Amino acid sequence: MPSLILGLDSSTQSLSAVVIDKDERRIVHETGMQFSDRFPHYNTVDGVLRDDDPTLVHAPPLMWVEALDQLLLSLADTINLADVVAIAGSGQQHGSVYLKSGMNDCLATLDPKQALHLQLREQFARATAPIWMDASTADECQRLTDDLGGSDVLCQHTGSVAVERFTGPQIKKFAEQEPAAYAETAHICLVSSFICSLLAGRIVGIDYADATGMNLFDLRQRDWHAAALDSCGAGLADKLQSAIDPCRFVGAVSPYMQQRYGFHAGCQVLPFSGDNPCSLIGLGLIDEDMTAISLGTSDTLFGHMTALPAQMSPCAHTFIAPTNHYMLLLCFKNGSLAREAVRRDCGLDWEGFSAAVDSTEPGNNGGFMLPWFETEIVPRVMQPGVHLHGMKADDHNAMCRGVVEAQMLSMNIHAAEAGLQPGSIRVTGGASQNRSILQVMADVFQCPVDVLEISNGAALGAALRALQASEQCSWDAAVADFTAVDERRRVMPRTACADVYASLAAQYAAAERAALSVV
Ligand code: XUL
Repeated sequence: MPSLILGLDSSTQSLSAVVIDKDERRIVHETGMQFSDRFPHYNTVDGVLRDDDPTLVHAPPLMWVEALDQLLLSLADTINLADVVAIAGSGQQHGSVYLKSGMNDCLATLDPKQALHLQLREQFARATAPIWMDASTADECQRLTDDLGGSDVLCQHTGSVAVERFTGPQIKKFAEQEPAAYAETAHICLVSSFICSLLAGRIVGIDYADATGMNLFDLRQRDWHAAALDSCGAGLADKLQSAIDPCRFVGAVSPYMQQRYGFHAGCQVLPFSGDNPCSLIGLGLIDEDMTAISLGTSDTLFGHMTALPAQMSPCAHTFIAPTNHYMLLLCFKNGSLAREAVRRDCGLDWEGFSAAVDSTEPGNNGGFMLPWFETEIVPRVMQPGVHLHGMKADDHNAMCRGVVEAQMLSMNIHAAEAGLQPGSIRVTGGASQNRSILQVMADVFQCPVDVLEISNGAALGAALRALQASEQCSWDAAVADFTAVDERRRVMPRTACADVYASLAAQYAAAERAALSVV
């Protein structure tokens, strides 16, 4: 019996695939390709196109199409794609693709002997797609906020205050600055729904989860927010078409997919979703109090919630989760960049950094810092600056503990503000290998911390979503065998630290408020 499931992830830098066997409950194949290495003719660096204006960051959607063709051809060499019963995928969030009215006809009449990108190249109303790294829409964010009656109204309806990288402000900018190209645009997709459309052979809607990263979707109504659509572009409801349930298949793979790559006619396609919503599943976060922290270039904290908080926090993004419940995401820009800066300034390697953290007492003798080595997203800090309180920059041991404590305190304070009180934390990303950092995390949050060794969390999460939809099983049954943690490696909180960090958190929050009122 065919039992394979394919999960794809079209991320900023690469396209990857995870193939799982649903009967054996294991990963059978993983592969990927870097856009810039494999497709240099699109002139991207790390998958993106930059401009002299540093706020402008786009990517060529045709490159994603060519990558899909190449990846599926190479997968067909390794596994029997006729054994794939379901496909789902993930895409970098917020990026948008603008298509002409001929796209659906073109998808329906593709020639399987020819590569996908060669047949679709005339269908783009905009050659490049603004992506999540683009920050050029401050003005549009302000005007969208004003049109909706203030940032609180926008946040309570759509789950986020207006954010430069979110799709609504990006569409608004395009509609206003390039009206002719906007008029020629019949369909607007996100990266996720665009790749899904290629597989389904027709333009499919945006799923509820990724729709909540646009500043356009009403979380409670589960429908587009009419006033936000009106503010961002004429006729937008038609261009976006209805948003769709992330748990329901859109249909079978297209005839082109069957003939060119060998998929079976019965292979079902699930709506693709954003990379963070898919990672939520790939990390096994399906219960109320489960939280994950990804310690990467920036640190991201996200958690699953079965109900919406009464008040949406302005510093968090509230998304619909692929489980059709909710998820909270907080993004801290000063992640490993800040840890790295302190390590370098202290002239230490990572072993030395850990030894310095371990040689100091929890609470750093009352000293702490506000770790804004760069501008910060949470809290919003536009003027970088490291503020030291009761500690000195030449005390290397205190600085090493200080930067880690500051990051954990800030995450804990802002997660709590957003209604998230972790009962346990799953941690991934480069710095999750550092036990000293994990001990501070456990002590500050006062909960156990588990390391999850998963390299393709978003693609795996997509595959697990398709597994759940095809078996109609519980989420627990879908993820359990793929996301188990090794309890022997669990880092436990030291209860003796609870009071120290409760008092330090109060001081930290007060210092942060004071600093934000002057910067
Ligand atoms: C989340 C965000 C990024 C992108 C790229 O809001 O902008 O995490 O999803 O991965």
